[in-house]
Amino acid sequence: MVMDPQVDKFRAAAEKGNPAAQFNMGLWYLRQPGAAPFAEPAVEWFSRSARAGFAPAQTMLGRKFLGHPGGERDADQARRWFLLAAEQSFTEARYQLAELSVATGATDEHYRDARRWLELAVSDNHPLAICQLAYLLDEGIGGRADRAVSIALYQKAAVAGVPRAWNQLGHYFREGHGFEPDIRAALACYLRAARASYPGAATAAEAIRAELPEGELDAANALADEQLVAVDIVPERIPERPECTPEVLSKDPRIAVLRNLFTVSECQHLIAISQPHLRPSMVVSEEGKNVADKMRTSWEMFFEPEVKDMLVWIYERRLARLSNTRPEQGEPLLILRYEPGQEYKTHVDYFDPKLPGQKKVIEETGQRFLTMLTYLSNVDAGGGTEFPRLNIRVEPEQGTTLAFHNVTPDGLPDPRTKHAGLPVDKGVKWLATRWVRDRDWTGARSR
Ligand code: PD2
Ligand code: ZN
Repeated sequence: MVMDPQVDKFRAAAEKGNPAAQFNMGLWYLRQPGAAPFAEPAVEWFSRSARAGFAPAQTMLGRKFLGHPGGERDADQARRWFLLAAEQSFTEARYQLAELSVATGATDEHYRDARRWLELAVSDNHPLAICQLAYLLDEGIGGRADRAVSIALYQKAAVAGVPRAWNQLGHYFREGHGFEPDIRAALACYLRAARASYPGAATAAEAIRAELPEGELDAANALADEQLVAVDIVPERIPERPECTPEVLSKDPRIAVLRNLFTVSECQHLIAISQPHLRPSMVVSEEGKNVADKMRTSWEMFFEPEVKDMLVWIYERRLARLSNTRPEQGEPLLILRYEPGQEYKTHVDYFDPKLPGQKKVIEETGQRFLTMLTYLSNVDAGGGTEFPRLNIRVEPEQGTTLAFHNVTPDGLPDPRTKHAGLPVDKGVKWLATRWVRDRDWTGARSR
């Protein structure tokens, strides 16, 4: 057995049945180098502690059932454990119940439930719960919108140290959204978000700094957290969200762009939560297998359910609603990152029934009949999406979705939809791809 003074202290108490010590034993196993997120001995200790009624262990066990590697996804079991912990007013369990509610369904009831759990977690100052509730209130999800209270919550989350909240306040001060425009305050907020490497914050700060008169920088640096979050909210200054206007680029095949479908903050949030999970991109081979290929040199990640937060579910449902499809038809959102020189060479998104491997994919999991690409960033140069046969090129624009049908109305592959992600020349391109199947997608992933 490994000798470790820290663990020896807990082991004896744990074996005698002390639930807190049992929980600490579980944590110790999780922290061992190379341990899986839910390594067996850790789960064993968490289970003992949870059965003895220890709320942190119950919450940990609930999380195991969210589908992390080492744990099967079982939402009912997860909810059961979270509820036990929530009965003891354990804040993290309340937050997890809110997330789970949105993950398991898209009815008003699910969203109201989420809002209720978030409100409870917010009363305990749970930083992420504050941010999620701010978002739901801004969007009017799960109840009526209250955009002034939403801003106040971002102020509260910023004080609690959430980089996303500082970034949001940066946007608000810059745009005069809910406040008088104040670029000094905007800079100070962006710098706080940038310190935590929040996506886009350093660039936003740099842009302001470049325009700021001499001496103003010192004034911005001198602003304290308390000053930045104590600014009165002016409800009359809260602008309407810009209209999302579909623009048809081609009727046959059907191709359209939807501008402003996502806000800058929504795009940044997707980048923030996907970034730690990126790996080299793959393509589907003629045999129907996922393989690395020089056709596609970007970085990517799929949103597995355990990585999604409620915002990702909401974004996916927005894309489904706009395309008149069921959310279940979509493959999980795929995030792509292209650096200079990286590209996705000309290809088609449909599976070709003439290729036996791909025919099997169609039979088993359905055809990719629709593609929805959302640009999560602007790109300094290059990185457009091109349909060479149709002479159409769309330049990346943050928050814009490009949607196109890959098959004809009677379901046959349409080779005119050949398209390419052109090489990025300067800057970085971030994209969210949603491939939509002609039937519910069952979880067998094909790229
Ligand atoms: O990055 C793009 O612009 C792009 C172009 C074509 C992405 C895809 N296809 C895709 O992900 O299918
Ligand atoms: Zn494509």
